[in-house]
Amino acid sequence: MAVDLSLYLVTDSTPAILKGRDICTVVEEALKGGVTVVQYRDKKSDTGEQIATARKLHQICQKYGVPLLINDRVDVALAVGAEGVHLGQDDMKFAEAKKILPKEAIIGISASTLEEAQKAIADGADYLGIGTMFATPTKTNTRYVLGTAGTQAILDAISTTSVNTVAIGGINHSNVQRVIYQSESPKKALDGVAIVSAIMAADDSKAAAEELAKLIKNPPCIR
Ligand code: TZP
Ligand code: MG
Repeated sequence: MAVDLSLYLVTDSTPAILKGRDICTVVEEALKGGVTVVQYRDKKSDTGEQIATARKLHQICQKYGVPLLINDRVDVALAVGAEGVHLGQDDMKFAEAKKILPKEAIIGISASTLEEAQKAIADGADYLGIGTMFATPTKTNTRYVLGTAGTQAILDAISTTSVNTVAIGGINHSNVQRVIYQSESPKKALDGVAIVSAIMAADDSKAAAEELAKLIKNPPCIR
């Protein structure tokens, strides 16, 4: 999978995050700021609305050469020709999604435990979304809050595999370097961070993404 996961934007359509702004405008600002992959995650809209929004987002992402992944909904990904899907533990099983998506489609899987990570790797997932890293108001029904130590323990245990990984949950400007550079010589490092509110809810999503991209590229002076 040749996708840059370093600054992975996950969208949210709730009023608290969008604050009356159009999702497409916010996502385009984030793309201008340097997000490298976009996941359309929408727990509220009906299927028709999701397809309409995903189609618009796909056009915008294509302008920036950035892949669009669809959360939960393999049918929506197929309808709009998105580059892939992100599936949780309660969504369509990896094998079913693999059967019906184009063979080059990206399939990411959420993992909160080592067992879930190992199962997703055995299935052939392109990347793992590991979390929840830190407790976050954006998703309150999280099963485990792993912290940096819990996340690193999972990464170390899967260090013999080449699977790509991002961490998700409560990641923002003040902790992103700690998340990415948590260990000086990790057995396996994260490939990126997945972020909702620190970009989507920012007054200036372009500036927020730019600043995060800089922090991700540069190791902190002091760990
Ligand atoms: N899965 C685990 S935490 C989370 C998801 C979708 C939400 C992350 O949102 P934020 O605003 O980046 O903490
Ligand atoms: Mg899901």
